[in-house]
Amino acid sequence: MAVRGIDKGFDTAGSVAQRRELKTELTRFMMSYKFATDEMMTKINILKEEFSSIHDYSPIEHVNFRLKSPEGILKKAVRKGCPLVLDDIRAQIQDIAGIRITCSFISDTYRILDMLTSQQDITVLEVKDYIAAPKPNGYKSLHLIAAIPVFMSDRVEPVTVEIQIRTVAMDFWASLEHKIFYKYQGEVPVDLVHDLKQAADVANRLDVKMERLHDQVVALEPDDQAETDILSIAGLSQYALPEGFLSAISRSREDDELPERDRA
Ligand code: 0O2
Repeated sequence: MAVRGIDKGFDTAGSVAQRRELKTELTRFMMSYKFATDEMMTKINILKEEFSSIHDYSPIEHVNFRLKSPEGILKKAVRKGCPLVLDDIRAQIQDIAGIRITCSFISDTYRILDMLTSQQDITVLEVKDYIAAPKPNGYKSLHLIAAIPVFMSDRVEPVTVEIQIRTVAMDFWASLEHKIFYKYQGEVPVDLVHDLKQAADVANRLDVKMERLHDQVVALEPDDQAETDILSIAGLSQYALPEGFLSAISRSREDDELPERDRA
């Protein structure tokens, strides 16, 4: 399944038939990443909806995804000295499919990481914890490199996805730093590097403070919030709970707990 010679370019890629074959291989290659992203996004959206419906709160603020363009893949492969062979690219470039999950609080980032890594069909290849150990420039984020099986018509392929999980403040900082880094083409002036590091420290203090405030607010919330007879599920209309449904389930549970001879 290795496509050799994709570095030669179409001018020298041989006959029209060969060129068509290469294009089909590349299309399949890119599609596998798209499908892997779709599957991961479904998992993440399920977690998000489940939390919103059950807990009235979601640890996920928003989710974005992107596929690296063939040009971006080629550039990264050349930069890393990776052979221009699809199997090698698959093995060595782990962020062709990228998902970014933005959370409100630091504890939420770890919670999401735990929820994803404990799913049986996700194979964890690597976790980089730049929150516990930030990069020297101040960059913070959790990076999960994971493989997910993609079921296609004739095969199942494990496909790697990079998931970056961070707080809103970390994301704000990283977006600006990314822009500055590209603007200066990696040669960021020293005073700007210093200011960015300071801004990262401020963002971190904000994260810590906001989480503390949130914990205080949660502690103040009464447990006995008024219960309604309505089932709310995001994306669906509200369901009324029929009179007696809860009590019937509750009675049958109590029954199940009784020794067999005492059951109704
Ligand atoms: P882009 O344009 O976002 O795709 P790798 O090269 O991925 O094999 P590396 O660099 O050790 O190995 O991986 P790392 O550190 O996990 O970084 C992967 C991605 O994290 C980067 O992808 C960035 O998106 C992000 N990232 C890492 N460090 C920084 C940083 O200091 N600042 C910002 N803003 N983002 C960072 P790419 O491919 O480098 O870039």
